[in-house]
Amino acid sequence: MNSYVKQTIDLIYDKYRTQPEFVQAVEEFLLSIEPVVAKHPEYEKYDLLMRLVMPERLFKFRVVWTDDEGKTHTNTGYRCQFNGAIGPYKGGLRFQKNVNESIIKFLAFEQIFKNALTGMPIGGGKGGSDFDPAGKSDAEIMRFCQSFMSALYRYIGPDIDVPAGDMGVSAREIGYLFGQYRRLKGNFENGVLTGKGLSYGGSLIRPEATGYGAVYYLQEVLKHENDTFVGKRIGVSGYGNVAWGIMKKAAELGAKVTYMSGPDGYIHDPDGIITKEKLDFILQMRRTDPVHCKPYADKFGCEFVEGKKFWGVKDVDIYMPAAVQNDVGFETAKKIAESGVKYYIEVANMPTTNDALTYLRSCDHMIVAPSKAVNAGGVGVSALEMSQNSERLSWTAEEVDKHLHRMMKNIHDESMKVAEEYGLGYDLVSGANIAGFLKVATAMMEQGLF
Ligand code: 2IT
Repeated sequence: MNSYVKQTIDLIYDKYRTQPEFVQAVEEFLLSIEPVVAKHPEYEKYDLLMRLVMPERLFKFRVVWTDDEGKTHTNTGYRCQFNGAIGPYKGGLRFQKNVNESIIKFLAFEQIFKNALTGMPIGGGKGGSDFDPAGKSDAEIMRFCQSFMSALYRYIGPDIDVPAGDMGVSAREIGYLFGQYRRLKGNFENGVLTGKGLSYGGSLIRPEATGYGAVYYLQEVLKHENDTFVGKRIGVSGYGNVAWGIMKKAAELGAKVTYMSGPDGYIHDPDGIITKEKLDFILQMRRTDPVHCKPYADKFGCEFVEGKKFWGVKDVDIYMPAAVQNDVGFETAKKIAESGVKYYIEVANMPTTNDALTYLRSCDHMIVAPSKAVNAGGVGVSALEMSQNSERLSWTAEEVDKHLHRMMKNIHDESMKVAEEYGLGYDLVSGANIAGFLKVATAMMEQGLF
């Protein structure tokens, strides 16, 4: 291994012992870009890798809010402005009980290269809170968002840092966050947030963009393999916003999602989640109860397996983990490989542990695509929302979709091309890491030391 890469990994292990998710993301990335570092001795002279793995800054703040009974609660808020070399920091906010500094940093780190891959001028950031949205009333959500934004507003802006949604943050939360930002700043800078409602500058297709983009990317993978969507059965973990977009777009293109899962277990629908009635039902089910997918089985008379995941089933052609980080560990990866499935397309951020990912990539019969490329359509359309806001106009759904489609094809093709240049063959994981890295590294080298 290149000594500078090894030395940086050792340093990370030592310095960030208490941040396992962050160390995991960094190690996976550095091992991928090793052939590039080996070719560029100047990186070591200018300590590029250490500068790359240390955030430019990270805010950690208190968020105090009052529940409907009048009781006060205190949560921790975060915003990590990781790398701004190619544009304003950009990335979502995650509201989830388990959020901590390690999770925010891993997400922000992945975001840097994902954002670079979109070809749009956006740097990498991420934020959130350990606030648990489950069971909160609308008024409680509003008060929490207002308090969160009161702490954050002075550090963000359309040319500084542009947050968006992630788990636990969708258009409703973005609305409350924007309202508070506008109230505090006394101006209408709607480019400060993306994923907004259409009534105040949101973009058409943004809610669907991550799922649609994942399917467009997959389409390029299938093309490369002289394969098509026709009749393909897809297993998607999760049934949130992203999984829903996958179901809808896959159905449009002739494939079908036959497995989905939630925190309560998994659903097997051999006919596929393809009709409008089924897709609409999922939307409604999620709104009324975001932690159970069983009602789908009750409604449409299909199999529900409680408390289990479907990994390892043989009657799918494509696996798409689209739920949480580290969903697929080593034992699960073995089951997936043994099922004989060819395509493993990551969708959620870092859904695979490093040992599992290494194992899947080593299986000759499999093609593995990395989340930071596959899910980049979400933030890609966020960047298009920023463009529309700065132009003070809005594009049609067709225009946004056309840009998204082209973006996803470019990400696939560029990853493929750069991997080939480095003699790695059709290696979409290394290709995405290297392509993203080269854009950011070039900008950092050109901007001098800081
Ligand atoms: O993980 C992600 O890329 C997102 N949550 C979307 C971020 C964004 O700025 O749209």
